[in-house]
Amino acid sequence: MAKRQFNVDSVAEAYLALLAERGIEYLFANAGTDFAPIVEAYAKAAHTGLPAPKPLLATHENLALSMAHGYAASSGKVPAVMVHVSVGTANALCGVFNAARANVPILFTAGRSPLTEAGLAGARDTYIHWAQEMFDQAGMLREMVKWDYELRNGVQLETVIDRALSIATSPPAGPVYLSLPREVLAESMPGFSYDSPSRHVAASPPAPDAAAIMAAARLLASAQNPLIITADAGRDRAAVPALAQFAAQFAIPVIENRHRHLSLPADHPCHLGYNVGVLIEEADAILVVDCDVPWTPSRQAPPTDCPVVHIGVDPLYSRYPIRGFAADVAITGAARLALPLLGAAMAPLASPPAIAARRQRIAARREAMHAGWRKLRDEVRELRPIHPVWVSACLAAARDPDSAIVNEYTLLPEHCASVRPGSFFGSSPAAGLGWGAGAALGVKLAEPERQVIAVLGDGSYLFSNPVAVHHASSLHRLPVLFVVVNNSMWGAVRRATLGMYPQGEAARSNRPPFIDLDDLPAFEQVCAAAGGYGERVEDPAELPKALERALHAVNVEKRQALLNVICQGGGGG
Ligand SMILES: Cc1ncc(C[n+]2csc(CCOP(=O)(O)OP(=O)(O)O)c2C)c(N)n1
Repeated sequence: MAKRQFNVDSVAEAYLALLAERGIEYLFANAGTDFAPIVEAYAKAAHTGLPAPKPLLATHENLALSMAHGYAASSGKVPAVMVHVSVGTANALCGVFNAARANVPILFTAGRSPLTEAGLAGARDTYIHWAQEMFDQAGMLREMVKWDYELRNGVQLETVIDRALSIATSPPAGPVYLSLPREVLAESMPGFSYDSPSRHVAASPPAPDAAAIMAAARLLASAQNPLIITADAGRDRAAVPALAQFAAQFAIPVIENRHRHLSLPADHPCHLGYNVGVLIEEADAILVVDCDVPWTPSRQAPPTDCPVVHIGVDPLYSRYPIRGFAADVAITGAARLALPLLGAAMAPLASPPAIAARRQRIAARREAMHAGWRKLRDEVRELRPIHPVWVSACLAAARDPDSAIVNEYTLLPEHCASVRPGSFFGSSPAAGLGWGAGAALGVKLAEPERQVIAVLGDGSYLFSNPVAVHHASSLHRLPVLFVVVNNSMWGAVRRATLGMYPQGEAARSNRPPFIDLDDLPAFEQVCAAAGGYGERVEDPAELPKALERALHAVNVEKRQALLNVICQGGGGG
């Protein structure tokens, strides 16, 4: 167990050096007066060569969080984020909640108003240091983070950082919060010695209980029409081949429901799309793998006697206040560990003729499903305003098959299939809008050689702080293609209203409030104002060529591009 030493003068310098030593590549930040010791430490490190995470400016906190989210989801590494005291934390909350519900580990930090009114280095020296202080700054996000703490002195630095990182990365992963008072950062620290490597690793994922595996195996093996529903298994990329193997071995159809990660390649023979549809009504056993909401009970449900098995690191989603899906067996375990064990337990129990018959049924369903999708694409290709299905279909043809797609709402995965694990990132189940554009920048940061495409609604795009996003793209040289599926409305609000009041006044009214987004600005010009390529597309026949031009800007000219695709309402989520 080796001890190493950094030659530093302040806690801020030791803090940055330790983050870098622990593998944190980037500090996404939106600064304030609390940053003075951090800014000073970076400036000094630039000529002393002290290691530090690369500083990445984001001019809005939600952007900083969203970029960090995309970076973490794509790279599997932990980013650090720092914002300005109470007010910066408040601005970041939506991004923190997204990360929390998506189980993305982030070391989220904020300065703290100086505690002292005079006397110490870093003490209050401007009027805001009084009003910005809160009794419990962390209180506003305590429900969203796995752990929070305040750094109180330099002596505790290593323990605090290592504890923060090991808790953030232990499954189920999630953000942690650390506040950093200015006086503490400014404290002098003549040298800093620490363990290298760290003596505080992440805890291992839970290994499934053998009795629970056996109980699940019996239920699933005796079913004629078992069904697998997942949203997130592919967050752990090692779970993708495990699911592929399990589904193939027993010929069990898989639905990716409201998926956030690619859990099963779209060309897998058991992939039956993205909608539980009628399959759930026919199921006589359901295996829910890493899926918080496997179906919507007020719309559809499995037969009442259909047994349901859940697999997940926290299969009951204990942080959700209410979640009432039946769980006849709930297996606490990482899918990549649980599925092979379940497969081994099922193999002697399953009936080969039943599996063979099911394999044929699934193949026929897949064929019919794809034929239906093809027919729909043919029907909409010339519609004007452009149909969202046509946007997804054109994107499927134009994208590099190896590209990564970040979807905030409006991509229809059945028309733009992905097959590579790590090639699809969907909104957090918390669905705090304004995530997708920043997340795409984060994915590009993690994988600079990969083509990255963000597909956004006009509403989602506006929530993302577009000027800050395009600035970050050009500043940090992160050329991403933004495709805005622009239906000039908050379609989700319209669907919700018509769903609740199908015969109501709003349905009869031409223009009920809070749905239409009139007089939208020319989004393409916002991107162009930051040096990107921007184009408005209204003609469906022009869309493939517009995508070609935009991707040329991204791939060859290495600059961002935005297509403002004028669409009809009703698409998206
Ligand atoms: C931060 C936040 N505010 C509000 C909402 C509520 N909301 C959900 S979807 C939606 C509209 C999104 O519009 P757009 O991206 O254009 O997609 P569309 O619904 O038109 O398909 C709104 C406002 C939300 N999810 N998150």
